[in-house]
Amino acid sequence: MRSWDIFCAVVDNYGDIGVSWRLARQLAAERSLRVRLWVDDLAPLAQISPDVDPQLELQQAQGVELRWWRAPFPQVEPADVVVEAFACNPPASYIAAMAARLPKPVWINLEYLSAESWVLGCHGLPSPHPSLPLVKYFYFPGFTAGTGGLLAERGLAQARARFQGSREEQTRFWNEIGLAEPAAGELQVSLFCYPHEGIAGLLRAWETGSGPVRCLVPEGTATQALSAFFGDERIVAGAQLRRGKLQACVFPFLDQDHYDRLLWACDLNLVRGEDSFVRAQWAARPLLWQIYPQQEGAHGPKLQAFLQLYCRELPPAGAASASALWEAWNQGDAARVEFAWPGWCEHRAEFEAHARRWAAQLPATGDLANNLALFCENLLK
Ligand code: TRH
Repeated sequence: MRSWDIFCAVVDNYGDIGVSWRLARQLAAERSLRVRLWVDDLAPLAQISPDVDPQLELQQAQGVELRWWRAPFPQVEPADVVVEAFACNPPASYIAAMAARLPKPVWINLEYLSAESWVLGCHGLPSPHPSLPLVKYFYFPGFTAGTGGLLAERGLAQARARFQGSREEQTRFWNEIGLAEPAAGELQVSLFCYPHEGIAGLLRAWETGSGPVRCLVPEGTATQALSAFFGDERIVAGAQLRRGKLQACVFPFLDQDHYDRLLWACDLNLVRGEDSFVRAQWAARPLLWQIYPQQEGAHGPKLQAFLQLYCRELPPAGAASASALWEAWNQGDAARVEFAWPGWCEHRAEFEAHARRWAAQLPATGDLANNLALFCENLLK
């Protein structure tokens, strides 16, 4: 049985570990691999996967051997495949053991997701280690052929379609997260974003808009903006706040599987970063993405590259409306967000049909875990 070591350093937020954990679970479940996941901070993982104990050095969870990566790093035999998530630099002692191992492990640097065209020229390229007899391969997730594809476990599309077609499964979900089922004609919007000024613009647009909106907020998201808008300090799980046509419901942070169901149950999903962004695309519902902000606006070209790819099949007016809202949202411009919102409503049906088409074509690239496993198997031969 092939062995894999995945290293993940939690930069901030949940995405690095969200992606690494999803990858590790899928490799163990679908490729019958012995997967060890080394994480330097288990607390965020325990939040998105409550079966994980954040205090343990070593534990088994969902088929994965989970190790707390901290100094001094133990003397272990490197795996057949080593995945370094997001250039997190595995321990020097481990890399030295890799160099001494025969046969040499396959060493993968799993990169961040981007729709930018330069990715196609870099995906799968080898990079010799400057001083050790090792080669690192750069592996890029992506939306099109010529990339590693997107994370998606077997049966995801079927589970989503079954849920979206089953009133019973949806009723069970709302009960499980302690919320009433949606009222007739009420737009369900999930909100997961970084703190920014644009949130107030959407809240105002929803308050005074043409129809009722229920905004579903995982605890800890947009707390300051919600508190300022509703004039209420208690923006905690269980809070239900109303103003005009808007109701905001705050609930505990969900595990990844329940968060998927929230995305499947909503009419519009506001997502951020990388993993929720990908999961919202698999949900086959309209989305509004807030990209992870980077220094000197380096995230700008990434946002534009995805917008161009995503809006390519939309009619011009719909594409313009989506771009206006996405750009205002990512600039945190409350007035422009408020002004752009009616355009979303006007093109809602188009966006819903487009989200279904987009989700249906994603599997054409294959899924990241299996594409990566095949890439490594070929190198191990
Ligand atoms: O938390 P993020 O902002 O993580 C970010 C991004 O990954 C970014 O690319 C990276 O550079 C930065 O971290 C360091 O957003 P993301 O990627 O969506 O990860 C959130 C994870 O949390 C995702 O796996 C979904 C999960 N989640 C839950 O499990 N339950 C919840 O209630 C919510 C809101 C999210």
